[in-house]
Amino acid sequence: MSKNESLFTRAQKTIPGGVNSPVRAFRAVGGTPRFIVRGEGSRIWDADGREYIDYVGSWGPLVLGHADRDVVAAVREAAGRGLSFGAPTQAETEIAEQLARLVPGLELVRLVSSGTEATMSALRLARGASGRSCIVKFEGCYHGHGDSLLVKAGSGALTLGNPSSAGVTPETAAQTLVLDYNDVTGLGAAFHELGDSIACVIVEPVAGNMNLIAPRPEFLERLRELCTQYGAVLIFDEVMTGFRVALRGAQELYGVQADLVTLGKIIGGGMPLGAFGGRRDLMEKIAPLGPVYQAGTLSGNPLAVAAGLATLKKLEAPGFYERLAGTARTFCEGLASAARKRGIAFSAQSVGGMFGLYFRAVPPSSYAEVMQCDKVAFNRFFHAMLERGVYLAPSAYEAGFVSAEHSEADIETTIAAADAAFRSML
Ligand code: KE4
Repeated sequence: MSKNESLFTRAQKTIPGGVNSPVRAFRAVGGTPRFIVRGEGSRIWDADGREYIDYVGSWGPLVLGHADRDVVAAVREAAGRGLSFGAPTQAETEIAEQLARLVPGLELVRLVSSGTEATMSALRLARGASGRSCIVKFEGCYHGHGDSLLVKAGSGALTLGNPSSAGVTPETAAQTLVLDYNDVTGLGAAFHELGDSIACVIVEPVAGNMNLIAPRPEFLERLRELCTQYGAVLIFDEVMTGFRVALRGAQELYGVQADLVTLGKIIGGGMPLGAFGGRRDLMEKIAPLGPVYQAGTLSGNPLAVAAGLATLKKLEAPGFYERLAGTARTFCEGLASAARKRGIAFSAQSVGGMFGLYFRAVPPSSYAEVMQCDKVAFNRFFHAMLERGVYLAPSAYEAGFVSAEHSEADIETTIAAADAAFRSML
């Protein structure tokens, strides 16, 4: 038995499914999850000493790669002064100022400890501010595990073949309207029907939890128009796209400004940090200023903030996002070319530093088209790549990520591994 297998057997005795987040259990792709012991740059090592080029990057946070020297040093330095105080610190103000400077429309921002907390809080704020109950999300989009959002969620639930979670009451689910991503006609009809009862729309401006689905240009624009027309709060869930698709996120990339933005992943540099913020008139309704309650013992934790500040500082380096997007593009073009050579129905696309791989001739632009992708082929490809030292997301319904540390040599090695993997699938 390998060390990974013995660790997994042991973990399952005390942790549900042996993991602390479902997608890590490899249930979608089969086999034994790799227990990671170390990461450095673009690489991770598992308990059996196997080395991998990592394209998960802890599901997005590690845009600088693993164990970035400056981020680790910042955490070490902060830790020496105490791990948590439950009191305000100057560093929290500093990161709030950085986020407000870099994220369009972020007039006030509250720090929390995860993306789930950020979206949960943003929903409550939108409902509290509007006095309305109905929220709108999109099939295949995932916004964390808040009850109102686990209604046909994308990540995890979709992978687990469970379109909505047990334990979410019918009454709660009934207040969530689930529309089709990129369906502008459906959007108009829903607002025409229910517009005055819609508290908010929450959307992944680039969907990354049903694999990567890019927004049609008119989709986000129409969403903005309708929310303005009907007085609904537009929430861009940029937990994944924030500082991933561009320095100023999807709002900059697509030229659409939301009313509230949720953040996570990269802003903590790998440490537990989330945030929600936006229009001052909305955020001033958050306690202790206003009637919408929200709180957290470790919100704005000094070590997470230190990691976040050290990360954000490096993202403004000249050409950072051009290089990141170039790496992802070269990766996608190389894999697509290798598949074409073997006559395999495969496509790939990237937006900034995130990418989607599809066993389908053309990248999908809707949830229904994602469902047409060959999941069995993906699972075979996943394991063929894992055997060749390339660690992809263990699910056909997840986006992948590159980092500033993925070198040209890494990409060449990956493309060669993909060529061999495709060949092994014939
Ligand atoms: P967290 O609570 O996991 O920090 O964030 C939830 C969340 C919110 N919004 C978006 C757009 C997200 O992608 C996420 C979390 N993403 C998944 C990956 N698909 C996290 C991985 C996991 O669940 O283990």
